[in-house]
Amino acid sequence: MTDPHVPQPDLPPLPLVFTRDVRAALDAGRAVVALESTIITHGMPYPQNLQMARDVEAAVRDAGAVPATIAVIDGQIRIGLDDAALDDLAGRPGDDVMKLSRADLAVCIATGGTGATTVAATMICAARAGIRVFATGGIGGVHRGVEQTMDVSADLYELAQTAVTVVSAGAKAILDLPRTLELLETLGVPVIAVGQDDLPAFWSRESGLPAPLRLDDPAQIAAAARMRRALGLPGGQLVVNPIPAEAEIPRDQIMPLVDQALAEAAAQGIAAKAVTPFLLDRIFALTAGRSLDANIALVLSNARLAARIAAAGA
Ligand code: PSU
Ligand code: MN
Repeated sequence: MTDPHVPQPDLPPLPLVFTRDVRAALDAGRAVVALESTIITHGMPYPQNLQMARDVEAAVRDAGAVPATIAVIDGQIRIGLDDAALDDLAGRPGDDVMKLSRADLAVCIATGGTGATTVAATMICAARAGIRVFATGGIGGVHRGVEQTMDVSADLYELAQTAVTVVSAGAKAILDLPRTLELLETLGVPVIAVGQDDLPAFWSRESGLPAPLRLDDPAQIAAAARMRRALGLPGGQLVVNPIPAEAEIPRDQIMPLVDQALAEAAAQGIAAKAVTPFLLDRIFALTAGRSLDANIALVLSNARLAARIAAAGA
């Protein structure tokens, strides 16, 4: 397979750098699953983040696909990270590595910078690399208090315009879930629950809101992605896969802690890109680490499902 990005004579070539196994898998038309790097640098503490990154790659391999963790390193878009690169990224404190979304990606690359890719930026890089399936933990969404802050994650708008199937465990209860669903509908993004009718809410299997769509078979999810392309519709699909039951933190337990973390964020004036990492870190402390165990379990589960969707030819 050739790179879908067509070089243009008056523009710089895209500095896409593939690991050998990812390049070989793409060339042979084998299943590849993209993985993000912001969850490593800004979503989890060291060293659990490094172990998680390795375990997720292994889960993708065990399920029969090739993992491609994506990040920008010294101005190169790395599609697949070797051990040294993963070690280096995981070991750096969040502040030292940019958190890259659609808005910052080109600046970081053009200036030779290093940054971890969010869901939005990972989708862009995956699409340019010819990868159509991506596994993550939770996506960004409409934040509570959006009336005051206008804080809506770029992840939602990316899903509307970049043709990648994103496998998540839903959106975190730190967000305004009804408004997140409304905006996804407006933007034309299919939100597809797997194995249940209820929208999963990241740490909890249920949100109390019905998911707009449900498909239980990975082959159906892959077929829907192909039909979107056949229809000429831009944009991707959001698959919402409930956290495994044994790892779940039920809603009545997590919600008071979420409310407390949100109150602390407001009191400390946390804003913009810092909001999501701050809340994750506080909830980690307030649950004595249980939120991290849940987060790792759901990412592993999403990686396995993503591998099956990729193998079915999304
Ligand atoms: N959800 C998680 N862990 C994370 C993130 C989301 O469970 O680390 C990251 C993802 O990279 C997502 C980003 O794209 O947070 C959203 O950030 P923001 O809300 O600033 O758009
Ligand atoms: Mn935001």
